Amino acid sequence: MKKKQISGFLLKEEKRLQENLELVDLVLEVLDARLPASSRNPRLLKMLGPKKRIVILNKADLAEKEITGCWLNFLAGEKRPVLAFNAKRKAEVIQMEKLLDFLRPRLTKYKRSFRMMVVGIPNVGKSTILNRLLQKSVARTGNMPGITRGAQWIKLRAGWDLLDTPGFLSPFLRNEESLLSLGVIGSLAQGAYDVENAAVWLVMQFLAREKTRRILENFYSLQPDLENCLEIMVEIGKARGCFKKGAEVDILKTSQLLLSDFRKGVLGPITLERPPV
Ligand SMILES: Nc1nc2c(ncn2[C@@H]2O[C@H](COP(=O)(O)OP(=O)(O)OP(=O)(O)O)[C@@H](O)[C@H]2O)c(=O)[nH]1
Ligand SMILES: [Mg+2]
Repeated sequence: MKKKQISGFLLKEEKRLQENLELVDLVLEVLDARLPASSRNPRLLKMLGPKKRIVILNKADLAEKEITGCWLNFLAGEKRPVLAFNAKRKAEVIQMEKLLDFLRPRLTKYKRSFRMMVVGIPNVGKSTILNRLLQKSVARTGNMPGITRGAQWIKLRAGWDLLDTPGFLSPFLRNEESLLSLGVIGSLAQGAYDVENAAVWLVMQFLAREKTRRILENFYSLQPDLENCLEIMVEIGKARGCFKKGAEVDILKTSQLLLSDFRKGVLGPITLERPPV
């Protein structure tokens, strides 16, 4: 998509969001617990303004508990309720329901339902949260961005309505690193980022900490203490049998495999961002 086309599309989306915002009592802002800062859309945040809002660090099962704790403390400074959530687990929904019930407006002049809206960038789990609250799969979900195409009202229970919205991203505000990190968590469409660069960026994040370095080495049976990212990619490719015709390692395939392993969480819980100190 050309820059002009994206801008026009985003403006339309923003306008729609603004209209919906006026209809709701509460916004559920969903972030990815592995990347809470970069998975936040600052433009969206600005639009939400003083609206009543809760912040959900979703996919908490894929993030490191201790760092999620640091994020919860940090975000609590915004004076909005914030909770870590795993939309794939049934048990956790009770806590969220209690919070929603607590935030429900009690003194409405006219009788109407409690209206909520779930917002966030693509693939953070907005529709999965809705399905979890509903206790059945009504909204389509999937491990790629752009699954939800249009906003959709769902009746959660008598007197509670929730609007599921499509992922909302403002690409022009991002620097290269944020862009790659969003590619890593699967929030960008294919072609919007360079897969090989995203994989190399991810390897660099693994190398930056002793704990994650060891995870990478053990998971892909690498020699210890390799430093060069490309060399590491080649070794991962060899370990996983990602070859082109002949014996040359296919770096693109290896990159896709590494990203897929990370997104599925098979390397264990790993957080890519810490809150500022
Ligand atoms: N491990 C884990 N996976 C999750 C969680 N929540 C959602 N997912 C998965 O993440 C993927 C994206 O979920 P969706 O609910 O479709 O995300 P979305 O934000 O609605 O995405 P768009 O509609 O594309 O904007 C799916 O494969 C879900 O199964 C979670 O808490 N933990
Ligand atoms: Mg969705």
